Amino acid sequence: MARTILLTGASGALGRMLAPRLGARGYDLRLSDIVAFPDPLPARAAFQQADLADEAAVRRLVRGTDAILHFGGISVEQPFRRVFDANILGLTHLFEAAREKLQRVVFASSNHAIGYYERGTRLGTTDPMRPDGYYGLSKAYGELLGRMMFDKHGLESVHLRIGSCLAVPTEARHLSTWLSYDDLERLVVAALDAPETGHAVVWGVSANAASWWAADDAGRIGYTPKDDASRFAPLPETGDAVTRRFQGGSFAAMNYTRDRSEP
Ligand code: NAI
Ligand code: 15L
Repeated sequence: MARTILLTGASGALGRMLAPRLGARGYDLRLSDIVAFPDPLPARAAFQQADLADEAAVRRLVRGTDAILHFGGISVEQPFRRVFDANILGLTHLFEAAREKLQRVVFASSNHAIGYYERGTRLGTTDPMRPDGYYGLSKAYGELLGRMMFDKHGLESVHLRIGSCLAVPTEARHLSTWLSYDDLERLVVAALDAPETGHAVVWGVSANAASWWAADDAGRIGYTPKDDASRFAPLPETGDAVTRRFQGGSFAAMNYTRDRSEP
């Protein structure tokens, strides 16, 4: 079992939720973010501030760890330059640093790598990616970077294609995309503790009755989700026609300039 874990994005919504849970499970934690950790430090944790775009700082973060949970970076659609620095450059620095001692990387990828599939389309993780913006494109890059790093260097990585990780689902789309906090914890622990993963891609989603997603590497890493958003149904539809049409929801509708009547 991996022991000293680097958690990037520790000061963000999911990082703050995961850190105390992982500390309680007995991992030693090196928490990092570009901004200070806003809560009291959990058991077994130390904090190191760093910008992912700073290559030397990322090398220092990775040194001496056993595995990496990479949750840091831009988490919504933003202008390309911002996405590039934190996500493309930052991710590359992280994988390059991990390549030295081959620490497994568990990467918080996103459903926005496939956001331009229509809702209801059943997808596996080997279906072609259809990013719904520069943010989704940066996640697609991360998954492919992991593929290359395993094929070329034997560096293992598990890519969690997360849907909507929230305390509770709040809108109709979440009936398909919801990942409960407990299931995210299960997923992360499975990804860290699996004896071997190679390059794996797993939907970061609960066992939702209305899920669009299957055929992934969950079995290979031993992830079994337990929650189901359907117990919160019905939930309201939100947004315009483009939002309601695509799996990526409002991200797909952002800056959309195609004729809306086109198929
Ligand atoms: P968040 O935005 O709350 O947290 C991201 C953290 O990354 C922030 O604390 C931010 O300060 C830090 N960060 C941004 N730029 C940085 C840089 N240059 N250097 C170092 N740190 C930097 O996002 P959240 O919701 O906690 O998500 C965590 C990860 O999971 C993100 O990578 C996101 O893309 C991914 N994800 C989250 C989903 C969700 O439902 N919350 C769904 C799909 C993916
Ligand atoms: C994401 O990738 C975002 O980080 C998060 O804020 C949510 O919007 C989520 O996807 C989603 O699609 O619901």
